[in-house]
Amino acid sequence: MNIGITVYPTYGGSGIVGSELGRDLAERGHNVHFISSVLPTRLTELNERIHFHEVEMMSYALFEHQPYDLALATKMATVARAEKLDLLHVHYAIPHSISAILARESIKQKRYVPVITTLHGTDITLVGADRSYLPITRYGLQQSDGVTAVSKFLKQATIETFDFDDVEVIPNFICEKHYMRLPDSPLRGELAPNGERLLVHVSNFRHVKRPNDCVEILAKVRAAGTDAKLIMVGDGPERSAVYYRAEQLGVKEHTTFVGKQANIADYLGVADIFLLPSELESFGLAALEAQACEVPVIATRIGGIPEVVNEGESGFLSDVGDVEKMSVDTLRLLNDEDLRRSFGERGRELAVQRYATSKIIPQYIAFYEKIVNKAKAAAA
Ligand code: GMT
Repeated sequence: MNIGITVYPTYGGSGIVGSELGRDLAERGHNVHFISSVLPTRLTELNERIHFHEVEMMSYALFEHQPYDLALATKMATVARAEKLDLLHVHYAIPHSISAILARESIKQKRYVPVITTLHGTDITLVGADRSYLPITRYGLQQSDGVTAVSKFLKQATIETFDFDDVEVIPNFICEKHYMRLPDSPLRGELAPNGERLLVHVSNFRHVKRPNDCVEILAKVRAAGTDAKLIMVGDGPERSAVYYRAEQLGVKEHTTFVGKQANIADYLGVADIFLLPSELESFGLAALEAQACEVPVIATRIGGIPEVVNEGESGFLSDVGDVEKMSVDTLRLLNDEDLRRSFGERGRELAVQRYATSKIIPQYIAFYEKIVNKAKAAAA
């Protein structure tokens, strides 16, 4: 197939999922055309099956805000015709599904290109649910030829918020050869030179991730006498607040901010515990990546996390903000090596059994075929 993919290229889990999906589809022989403002960060190389089409913005004095959505729609339509796309697959509803629908409508006399929208989370739970975006998000869902969501939780949220239920759940996926334990990595010694235990958090440091809770947990763990360090991977608006809180709690020198990293697996592969204290998480891709690296997860019991993390088997879940329980659970795992190892092994087993690329990508391909065939039958 000739597949057009649009993602937010620099920020968030949806861009990672869309990019890795495209790369895998190309490995399976499909032609993938990424259409976005810049080359998605996870897409390090282009080849004869992976192409990139940059959305160019026209600058004009009258445009106080440049109309990206229209520029994207124009580019989608141009690429769809030139490359004979079989479908446009957009990740994150707003504005991508609207641009894709506009592109489809503008060229449908020449070629009907079905639009598939994959919902990732905040496009439904925060942005889409906001009054100012609710009607246009509902329109995007209704007008898409196919809609998928990354968890059962997110499908349910879509039904409740938009009264729209024609949603196929296709969960996020993991490359088990890339995400794995790294027992011989020198990074462990660099991060924990005195044999400290390593707590790792990975996110885009937005408020919804509650990164401050990570330093609260570290402070409690250290106060209980366990020599632990916290490695904060990623960057975003809350980073300086977290730094300040670490200073206040007296754990600044035990907290390392490593910023955005090209290869998260390097850090997860040497971690002892993964912390994900989010307020909301439709899936929790980072928790899946940690589990694949045999790292027990301490997370909140919200959204899609209970679908990904098996409580009492691969991690412990708590109410949002309950840093006391999260600290107790962290200590329990740090002080019991056998428990930690068995949680780690079970986490990897679950990650591979349920979410391996080899299991999930064929679900996307089957969905593409279903939607393309339906569109062809409707046109006949
Ligand atoms: O929160 C983020 O990292 C950004 C956001 C996105 O859409 O880019 O992430 C959402 O999609 C990820 C990939 O499907 C999910 O793993 C995250 O749980 C989800 N974030 C939220 O629901 C807050």
